[in-house]
Amino acid sequence: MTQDMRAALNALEEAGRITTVNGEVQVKYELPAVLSQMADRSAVIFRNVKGYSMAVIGNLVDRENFALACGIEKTLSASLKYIDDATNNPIKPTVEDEAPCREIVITDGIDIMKTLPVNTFFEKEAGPYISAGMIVAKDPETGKRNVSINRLLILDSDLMMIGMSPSHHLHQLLEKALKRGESLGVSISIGNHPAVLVASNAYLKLGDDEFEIAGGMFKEPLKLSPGVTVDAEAPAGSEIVIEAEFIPGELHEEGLVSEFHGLYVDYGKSPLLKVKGITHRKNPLYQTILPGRNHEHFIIGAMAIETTTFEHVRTAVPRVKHVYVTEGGMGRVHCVISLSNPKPGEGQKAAFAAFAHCNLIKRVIVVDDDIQIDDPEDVEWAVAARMRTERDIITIPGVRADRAEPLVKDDKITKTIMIALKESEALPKAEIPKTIREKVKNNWEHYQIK
Ligand SMILES: Cc1cc2nc3c(=O)[nH]c(=O)nc-3n(C[C@H](O)[C@H](O)[C@H](O)COP(=O)(O)O)c2cc1C
Ligand SMILES: [Mn+2]
Repeated sequence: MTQDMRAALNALEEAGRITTVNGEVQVKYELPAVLSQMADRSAVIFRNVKGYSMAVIGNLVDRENFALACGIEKTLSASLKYIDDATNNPIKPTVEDEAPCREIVITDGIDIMKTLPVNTFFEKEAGPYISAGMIVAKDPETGKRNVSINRLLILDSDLMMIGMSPSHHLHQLLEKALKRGESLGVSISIGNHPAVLVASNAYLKLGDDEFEIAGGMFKEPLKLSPGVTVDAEAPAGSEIVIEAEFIPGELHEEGLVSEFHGLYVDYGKSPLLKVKGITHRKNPLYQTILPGRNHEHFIIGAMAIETTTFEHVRTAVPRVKHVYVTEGGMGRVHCVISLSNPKPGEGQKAAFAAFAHCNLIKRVIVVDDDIQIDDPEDVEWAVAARMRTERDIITIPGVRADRAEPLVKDDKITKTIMIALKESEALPKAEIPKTIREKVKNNWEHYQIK
């Protein structure tokens, strides 16, 4: 298979982007602590997890790992184009009965913690969380599939709490099921290809299937396997699939939980899931994602958000070149947009389009296309050299905010636009002649630099 985590790991291995941890680690706090202190962003394989035979994979997704796994260039332009093309050319998944993810099927004597090396991450959280679980559910009215990543708190051998924002589709599907007096089955797959993980976070309309975007990236249908005990498919190449059903009307008080801003929040009560089966591949690999303020958590969301934001901005301002969601802004709330030769006022239009598309975005910096927007220093240079504070900072108070926004007050937040575009009478850039710069670049060996 080329659509699974193993194919991605092979590509990373070839590129020297895998770090192996052979020393024993505990699943509670220790494994996350090792992962959080890695020197680089190579994927990590923990081979010796105390009490478990399964190896654990961490740091699977960063921008470079994504490019290697998908066979594209390691540039923002390349990944933006790759995901954007997929969004514009979605491919429907196919369902096949023979699937690696069902090689082993457990329906009796289910015990999540005995089977899976689930991590406990942060000191004040209530317990172990599955953090890389990709949830598939079907709309009880239309039968249309929805995919998202949600945290799952393990409460008992076959009982979990699922955290989900009321604004997300999964929440809406559950409400529909409850209104009809039905339960809702879900598949939770763990250990997926980076393209599938990014697709799962795409900002689509209710009813649009995120797996079609994964198919668009693979240029072929994503292969799915039907559920054994529930009516919800999972990617056939997933390492592990948990099948579960919502327990209608039952909620659990979660306590403190980390959000992407790295702070604890208290979201109150959330729904419960009863596990009906666990299936997995032979010799499965368990995937974990460091939640909270950690790069993998940011990047999966950021790559998904910036692509659909790009499309929306392009509708408003066809001269948009790139959109980038920054890591300093937690992969969610700060966005940089570059425009090619914008007309006066188009910077504001671009920012409004970004705000309208993604409620989490609260600050947009608009720059010209000579700025490399994924380079924070270059963006800061544009702010320092081109933005007139008294004219170019625009604040929009009182906008209804996402509940995950760290500064939300009375459900509202102030949005900020910073226009860092050059003026027509701007001082010219001091540059070495372009012909000479390019000649030097193309003849780099000539200089015998050691
Ligand atoms: C690692 C990771 C963990 C996430 N955890 C949650 C979560 O616990 N609750 C939630 O509502 N969204 C979570 N998200 C965000 C959703 O998966 C994402 O917004 C998704 O696009 C929602 O899709 P939907 O509207 O189709 O349901 C997480 C994202 C990532 C990358
Ligand atoms: Mn959705």
